[in-house]
Amino acid sequence: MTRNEELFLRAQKTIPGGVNSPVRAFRSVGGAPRFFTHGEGCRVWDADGKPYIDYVGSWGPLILGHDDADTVRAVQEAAAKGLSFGAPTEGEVELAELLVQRVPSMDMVRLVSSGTEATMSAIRLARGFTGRDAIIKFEGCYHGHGDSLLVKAGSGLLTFGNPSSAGVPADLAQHTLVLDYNDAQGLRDAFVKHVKAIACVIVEPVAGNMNLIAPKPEFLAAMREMCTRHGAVLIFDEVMTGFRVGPGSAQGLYGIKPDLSTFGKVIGGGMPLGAFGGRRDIMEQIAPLGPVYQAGTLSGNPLSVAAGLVTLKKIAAPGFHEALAAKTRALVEGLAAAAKRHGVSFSAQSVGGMFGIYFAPTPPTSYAEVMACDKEAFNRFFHAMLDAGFYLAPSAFEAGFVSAAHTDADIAATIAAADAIFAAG
Ligand code: KE4
Repeated sequence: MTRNEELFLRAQKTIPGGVNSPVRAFRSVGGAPRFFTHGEGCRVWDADGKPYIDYVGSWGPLILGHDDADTVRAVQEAAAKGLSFGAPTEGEVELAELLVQRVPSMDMVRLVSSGTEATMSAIRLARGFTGRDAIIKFEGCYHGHGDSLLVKAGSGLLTFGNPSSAGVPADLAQHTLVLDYNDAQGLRDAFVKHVKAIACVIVEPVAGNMNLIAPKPEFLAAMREMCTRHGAVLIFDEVMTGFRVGPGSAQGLYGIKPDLSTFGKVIGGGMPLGAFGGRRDIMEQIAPLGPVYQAGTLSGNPLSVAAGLVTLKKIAAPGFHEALAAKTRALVEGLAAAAKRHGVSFSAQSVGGMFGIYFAPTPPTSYAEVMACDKEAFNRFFHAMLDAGFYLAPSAFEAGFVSAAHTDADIAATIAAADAIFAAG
C-alpha cells in the first residue's frame, strides 16, 4: 500500500470522504487522491515523494505558483505581528483601495474569507436592495455552497428550481430560477415571465465549474440589458475569473459592467480571502451602514490580506497576463495538435490563464454539450497523465490553471506526455 493510500484510509475514519472538499476525493475520476506534502514553483510532491507538474494550483489561487517567495515572506512578516485582531487594520484599507482601483465597477468592497461567503452575501444584498426574493443562476455554474445556489433546474421551462443538495429547503429553492448558460433568449423570456420579480442574476462570466465554457457575446450583453431594464442586480461571480482571465478580470475582458462582483482565489494568493463589492448605492445597504446583515470573525485577516496585496501587486507587472495567456494558449494548442496527430476526438480552449480540455471534436458552448463529452476518455487520460507526473483537475467538469511558474519547458513536457498517451490509444 502506498503512503497516499494509507493516508486516504486513515483520513476516511475521521473526515467525511477523507477530504475537506468533495472534488478532492477523486470520486469523479476514481482511485485514491494524492496527499501533497509540499509545492515549489509549478510542482507539487505527493506523500510517496512523487513530483507532479500542477495544473490545479489549489483550484486557481496560485497564479504565481507554489511558495512564491514574496508572498510567503509577506505572510511570515504579518504572522510575526499577530495572527488576527477582529478589529480594522491598515492592510484591509490598502487592499480595498487596490481592489476598487483595479475593478472600476466597484465603488466599495467588503472582504470575507471565501468565495462562498462572497456570493452568499452578494445574493442577500441584492435581495435586500431590491426587496425581491427571486434570483437567476445558470445550470452548470457553481457559486459556492450557499443554500440558494444549490438548486437545479425546475421541471418545466422557466419554472423555479428544486434543491440540488439534501438539506436545502424546497421553499427556499423555489426562489431560484435555473436557466441555460449562453441562452440569451431564454434569459429574456424569463424576465418577461417574471417581470419585476427578479432580485438578481448571478453568473460565472466565463464558466469554469462545468469545465470551461466561454460566454457568447450576446449572452452577457442580454444579461446587462435585462437587469438594467427590470431593476435587477447583475452579479458577476469572478471568484475564479477574477485577475485570472486578464488584468481587468472577465468584466474588463468582455466590457460588461456588473452591479456587484464577487472575488476569491487569486486575490488571496493561496490564503483564505474573498470579497464582494460594487455600486455604492447597493453596498451602502450592508451592515453596519444599512439593513442587510453580513459579518465574519476572520474577515480581512491580516495574513490573507498580506498575501493578497503582494499577489495583486506582482500580477500587475507589465505583460504578466499576456505572458500567462500565451503560455496557456500554447498548452491547449499543443494538446489539440497532439490529439489530431493521433486521431483522438479531443478539443481544448483557454481564456487568459485558465483552460478547458474536452474529449469531443469541438469545445462545448453549453451545459448539454459538456455532458455529451466523453467523460470516460477524460478519466483514462487523467490517470495516464497522473502516472506520467502531471496533475490535472480530478474531474472532467473542472477548468485547469496555468501559473507564472510554469516554464515553456514544463508546457512542452506536458504536451509530449499527452502525445505519447494519445499515440498509445
Ligand atoms: P470557495 O467557497 O470554494 O472559496 O468559492 C466558491 C466558488 C464560488 N464561485 C466560483 C466561480 C467558484 O469556482 C467557486 C469555487 N470553485 C471550486 C472549483 N470548482 C473550488 C474547489 C472546491 O470546491 O474544493
